[in-house]
Amino acid sequence: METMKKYYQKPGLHAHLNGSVSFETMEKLIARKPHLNIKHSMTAIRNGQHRTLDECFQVFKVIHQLVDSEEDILMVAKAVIQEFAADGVKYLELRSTPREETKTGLSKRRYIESAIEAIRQCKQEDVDIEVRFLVAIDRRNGPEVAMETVKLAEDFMLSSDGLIVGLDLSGDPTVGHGKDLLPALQRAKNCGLKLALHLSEIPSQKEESELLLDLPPDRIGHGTFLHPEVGGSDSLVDKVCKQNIPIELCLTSNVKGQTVPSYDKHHFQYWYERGHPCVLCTDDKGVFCTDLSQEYQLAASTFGLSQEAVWHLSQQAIQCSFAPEAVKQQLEQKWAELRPRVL
Ligand code: 6MZ
Repeated sequence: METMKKYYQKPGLHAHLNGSVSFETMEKLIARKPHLNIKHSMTAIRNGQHRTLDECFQVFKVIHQLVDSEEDILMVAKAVIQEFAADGVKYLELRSTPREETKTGLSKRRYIESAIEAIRQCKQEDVDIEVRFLVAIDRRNGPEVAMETVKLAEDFMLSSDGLIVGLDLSGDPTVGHGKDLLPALQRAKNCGLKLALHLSEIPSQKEESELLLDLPPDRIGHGTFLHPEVGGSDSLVDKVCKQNIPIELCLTSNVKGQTVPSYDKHHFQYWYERGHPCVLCTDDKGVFCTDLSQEYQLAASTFGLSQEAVWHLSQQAIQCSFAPEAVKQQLEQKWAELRPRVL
């Protein structure tokens, strides 16, 4: 584990802001809002514990009560960025769903501005990590809110000095249908936002995935039930492979959230064996009590990956990122410098 932290630089590409809030930050938030009477056990799924995906979504609702002002967003976003940096993550794409909260006067615009401010402050304070932001659509909120979110993201794309690079589609996969969100997603694509879409996180999303893959997305989140061995189809796999769409894989999240029965049954193996671009990610490092080093460690020990294979896996993620070419080149350089000392 220490080896992974110390020697492996890693890009983190699938990290939900509020799901990434650590135990320590959560303690501060709980202390700030004692009237909410929230206990730590309601905000995280500890090691050895499992929850249904539905229960995981209840956890986010609790966290959202704790993070409901500009000040909170700035604080949690800075802490999350610093924690990823301390874990050896050199490039991070953080995603979050803009919310408005009448109680605190938070607007969706100020929500995004606070997250951007956190990224800027970390840069000024020389935290050793490049960070970009993806604006998230929560599918629960339907097509109109999705379109509003895309318009907001478009505005910010022009005014955020390149910090906003894309759009995420996430939220409870049992709610809503992707076909209703197609116009918003298409608009985002047309205006140059990269698309990272949660696809086939549960088995019943086959038809939706067929539709969304025709956009096509620039990356797939989870893709747990795409392949035929778990009820997906050859047609879905063909679309993913022909378009070479990288898949963001989150081992701990899927096992703790019970969409995958055990680490050795994780679909990482299916895609990795085909040589398909796979990116290890944390998903919600706070909620699932993990970090990116642990995810690499788990993949290495479960699937018998050599040090070289692990290095290649993290290096390959650079090209799957939405970073501009110049940043990708700088990261490639960093990776190349480190390689001879490790192998
Ligand atoms: C789908 C997820 C998710 O946006 O408030 N989110 N969506 N599947 C998952 N797998 C476990 N984990 C997190 O972060 C929390 C939000 O991210 C999405 C959900 O919409 C959740 O409310 P933000 O920063």
